Amino acid sequence: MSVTSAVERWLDEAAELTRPAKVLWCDGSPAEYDRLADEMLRDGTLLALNPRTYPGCYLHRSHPSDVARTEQLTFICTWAREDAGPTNNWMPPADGKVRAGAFLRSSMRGRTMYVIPYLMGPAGSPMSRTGVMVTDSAYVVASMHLMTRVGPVAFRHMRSDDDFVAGLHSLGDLSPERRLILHFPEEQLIWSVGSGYGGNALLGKKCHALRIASWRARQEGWLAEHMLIIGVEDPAGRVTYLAAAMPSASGKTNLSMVVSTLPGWRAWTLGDDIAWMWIDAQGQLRAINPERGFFGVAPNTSPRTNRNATEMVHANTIFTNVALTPSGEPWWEGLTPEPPAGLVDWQGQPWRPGGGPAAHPNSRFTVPVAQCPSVAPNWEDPQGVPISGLIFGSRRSAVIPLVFEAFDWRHGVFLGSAMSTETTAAITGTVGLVRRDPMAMLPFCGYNMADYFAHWLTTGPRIATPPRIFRVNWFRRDADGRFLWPGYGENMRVLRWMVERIRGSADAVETPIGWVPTPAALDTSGLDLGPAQLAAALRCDRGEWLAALRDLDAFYAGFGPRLPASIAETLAETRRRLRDSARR
Ligand code: SAT
Ligand code: MN
Repeated sequence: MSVTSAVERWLDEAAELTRPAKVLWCDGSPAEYDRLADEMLRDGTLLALNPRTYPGCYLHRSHPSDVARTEQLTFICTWAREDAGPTNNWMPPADGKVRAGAFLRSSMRGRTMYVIPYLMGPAGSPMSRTGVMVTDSAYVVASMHLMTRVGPVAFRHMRSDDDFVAGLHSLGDLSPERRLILHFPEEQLIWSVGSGYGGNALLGKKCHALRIASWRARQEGWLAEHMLIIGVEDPAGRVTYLAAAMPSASGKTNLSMVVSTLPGWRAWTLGDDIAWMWIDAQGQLRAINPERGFFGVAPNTSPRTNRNATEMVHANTIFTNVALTPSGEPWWEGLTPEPPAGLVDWQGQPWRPGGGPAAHPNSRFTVPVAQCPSVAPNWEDPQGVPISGLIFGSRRSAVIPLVFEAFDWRHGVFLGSAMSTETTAAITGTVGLVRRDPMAMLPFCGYNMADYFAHWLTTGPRIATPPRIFRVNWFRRDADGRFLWPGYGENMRVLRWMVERIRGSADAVETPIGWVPTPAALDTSGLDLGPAQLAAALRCDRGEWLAALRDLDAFYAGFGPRLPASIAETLAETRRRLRDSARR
């Protein structure tokens, strides 16, 4: 490996602070992965699962207070507070280093510091970026093996001595009181201490590929987004690529590998969480998935909800905080209709029905993308795939119709900026609260979101044919609390409508909020779904919308004069259209 002097300096600094007993370079090889797994089996960090039905699979149980992202302990440490913006926690960089430095000082004493050079993005892609992270957690190293491209390939993508994102991670004492996840975008630097949880500790993922990358993307004119990438193939074999932003634990992984219920239509998986998108020389928007693994939510994953995921996690998978059956197999709520007898819960205790969930609601599987049965043959194409449509989806039991299309790019950016969602177990805190989550990036945007909206607004006009922008909500309910739309494989019907809109062949009606499918344009053949229910799923309720828009004013006001005028204007236009529609 050719290690630059800037990398060496960074490693010296990290070792100086954390004082490890030894330093071990990772090469990303299968032998290294097996060695780490053996060590973790010996010290109890991992349990081997049934080698016959789950070969190469392990169970990891985390500290019970370390099971999700902790947003209140996540900070953007820019020099100027306004550059982090009102939606991020902020700390001056020097303060961050003093506070986290106290937890990191000698935190690796007696432990090994693993050095992980990793690449985000396919080998050979002009978009791929290098990171060098250190950690004292073997579980993090093994997970990085699955989630990123570890090893010498990372150094081959550096364009200069210091062209890498530096990441320092230490488990510390795992106490939330001594936990901090800090981002220094101006220094391309991440410090994370006190957590071994994926979103806090696998620094290539949210910290690098979203928070630091989004900052970089704005400077360089591209987009780093919390989006899955999918190819939708029609009966003639034509594939249309879409990227979709959805909040954590809201069905993104399921949609990325959806099994179609429509004859002749199928979906190809390219990524389930992050998309890096840029405009090529022809003016086409293209996307790569910077990751090489899935870190998916286990509960409710089943042959019915996600057949591909259920199949792909039968080998070479690390499960975290799932339950264990007496035959050494993983189990989680929803995997089978009835829990098997003799379960051990996610904390290793005998489980009794009625005694709370057996698997933690945010329990996860970590598995290579290549194992997905629906993986696209071109998923690692260094040039990415052309994107024709963008989807913003959230979890709302009311207000938001199943699907509608923005009038144009500017309107679509407004719809993304106005998104709100019901919170899930992927973050520490109350589940089910409605909160704003613009573009599903609220927890992941590494800079002021007003500037982020502005960046989106200027990106569209640079694209020769800007992607159509769609808004979806699989989670709308009727008065009795029942879901109006069956979801899962049936979502292909909605994807089909989008593809046909992109091609100019599907019908829609103009409403104050955008283009909504005519009932006949959405293929519902074979579904047990009457016209009244479909109408309810697609309905734009003027009163509900006007009420929902009310609280947007306060949200936008928080950005002050930095909010692009176009966002406020589009909000005003939307109100006007809603009010006018009452008079007609
Ligand atoms: O929890 S993670 O941030 O690792 C994954 C997610 O929430 O999207
Ligand atoms: Mn995510």
